Amino acid sequence: MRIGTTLTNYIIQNQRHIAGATGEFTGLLNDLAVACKKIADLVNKGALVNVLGSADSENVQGEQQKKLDVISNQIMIEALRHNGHIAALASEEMDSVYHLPPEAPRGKYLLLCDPLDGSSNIDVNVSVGTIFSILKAPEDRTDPNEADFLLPGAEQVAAGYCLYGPSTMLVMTTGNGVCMFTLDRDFGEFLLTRDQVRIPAQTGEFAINASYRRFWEPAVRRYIDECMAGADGPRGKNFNMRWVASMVAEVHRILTRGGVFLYPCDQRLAAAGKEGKLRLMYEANPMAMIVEQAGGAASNGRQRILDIEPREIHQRVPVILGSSEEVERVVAYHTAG
Ligand code: AHM
Ligand code: MG
Repeated sequence: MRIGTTLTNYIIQNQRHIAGATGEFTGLLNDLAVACKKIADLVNKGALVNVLGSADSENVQGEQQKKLDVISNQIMIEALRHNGHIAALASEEMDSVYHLPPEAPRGKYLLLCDPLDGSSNIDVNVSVGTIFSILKAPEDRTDPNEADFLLPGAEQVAAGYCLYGPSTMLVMTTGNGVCMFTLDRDFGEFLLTRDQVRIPAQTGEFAINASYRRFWEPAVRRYIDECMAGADGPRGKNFNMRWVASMVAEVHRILTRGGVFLYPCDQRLAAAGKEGKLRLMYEANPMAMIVEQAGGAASNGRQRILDIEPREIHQRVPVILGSSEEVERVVAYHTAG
């Protein structure tokens, strides 16, 4: 589609090719775009509007919430609950599924989101983002429950993120490639700036929090040690390393110039009874769909992320995603031993 097309026009024009489309999906994406613009505005104003710092509360996962975590979650709810485009919403920041008010019309989609991912970066003015995943709601229930959300990522209708960086960018897929929109603040619209994004199969760049090296499993240690050995090691080439600690920024870099991202399980997490740090439903699944749609791969080391059958809504998983040849190599190291 033509570069410069507005997000709304892009969605409407794509919707024409979907049999039975009623405009509800277009409405839902518009709701999400509005929420992202509001969050972008607050992230941008920061200390000027007193939104930095801690909220003095914890989420269900025992993590300290930032003020902007709480506010962003509220913005998502407000943008969606009365418009009739969703049947229920689940968020990383809420203990259980959010049910719509009784008087609100019900839509045919379920929304999952991480309202502000990478929020440890807010106070230091580094990129953060909103991640979303859209599933079909069951048709026979007014108020879907948690079990209705527990679908494998392969069932996602759409997935996307909004990156609050030097530019605000909305990146999404509806299962037909990945497109990128940039927010033009002068007239408040997301405009198409890249269509059919492709991740190169090969890369010389990896992203991992290397401070946890002593806790890694042998497969991860082997892979990273080989990258670190550079041209003198078994890979015979030098690698570059990045770690923003904002998954949205990390995935965006990989979509832009390739790379591999790893947040594996490790002894530290396992000792705390966790299978990983990142959440399957709010982070791993939507990012895996985007990465696969751009020609990359996403695995937990042993299984394709999108094939995982979720057991619970806040489930955590190891995540390895990005350039397909590197992800395949990491998976091979896991299955070899
Ligand atoms: P959050 O949802 O609480 O912000 O946590 C997710 C973030 C990811 O964006 C990032 O990849 C990771 O946590 C960084 O973790 P660490 O601080 O362990 O490096
Ligand atoms: Mg997160």
